Amino acid sequence: IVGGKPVSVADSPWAVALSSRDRFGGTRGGQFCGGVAVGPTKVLTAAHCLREDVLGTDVSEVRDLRVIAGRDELSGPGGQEIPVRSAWVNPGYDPHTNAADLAVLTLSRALPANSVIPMAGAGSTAYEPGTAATVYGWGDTTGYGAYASGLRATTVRVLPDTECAHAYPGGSQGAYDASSMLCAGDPAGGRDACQGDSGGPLVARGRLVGLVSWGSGCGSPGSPGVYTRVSAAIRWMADRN
Ligand code: 4AZ
Repeated sequence: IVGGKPVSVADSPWAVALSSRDRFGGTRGGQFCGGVAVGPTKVLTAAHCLREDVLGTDVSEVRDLRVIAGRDELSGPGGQEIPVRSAWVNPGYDPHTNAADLAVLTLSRALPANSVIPMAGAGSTAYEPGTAATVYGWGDTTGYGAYASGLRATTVRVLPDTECAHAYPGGSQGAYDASSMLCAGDPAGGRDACQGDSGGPLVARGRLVGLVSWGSGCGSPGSPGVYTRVSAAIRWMADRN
């Protein structure tokens, strides 16, 4: 998170970190992506977090994955490390374009009570351009590899699809697809998600609207963040267990 400030998981208990086995016990708890709890045993993350080159292991090896919940400082104690029972990658996910960049993780035991966030449905006003939205994560705070030890958040705005369509017309930067992606950022630059925040939540009006997915750099004016639009897959998610 670039341009943010520390926040407590006590106030955002649905913000979780993903840890993989080759990093278990390592610095920062082995964190490599973010996630968000939408049910007592259900966590959403970015599908690209489960790619072999990101995960360091095959996605079928879900025993190598854990969700860290209720812990602010990743190198510290507290909270829980919960093994993942199953991982479902959205069938629409395209690793070349990052379309439908979404996966569901089911947990081997339930999260503490009241640590889930509701998702904003397709018609929700939370998706309207101009709406203030907050993004959470333990990722890079600078764009140059300075990873946060504690959870941070920053405030951006939902932007019109045309902004991302203009910034990301295709080619080397990838193409923005409004049906499965959501555009959000700071028009002036400076506030954004960054590397290591992927899969983490974008929250507007108290509801989950997006997951950190991709973008060009972090916080550069004219290069908004691209998020997975969660409304596009609500029904699919409900049936993954
Ligand atoms: C990444 O590399 C990444 N500024 C995530 C989000 C953004 C850029 C890069 C958005 O995981």
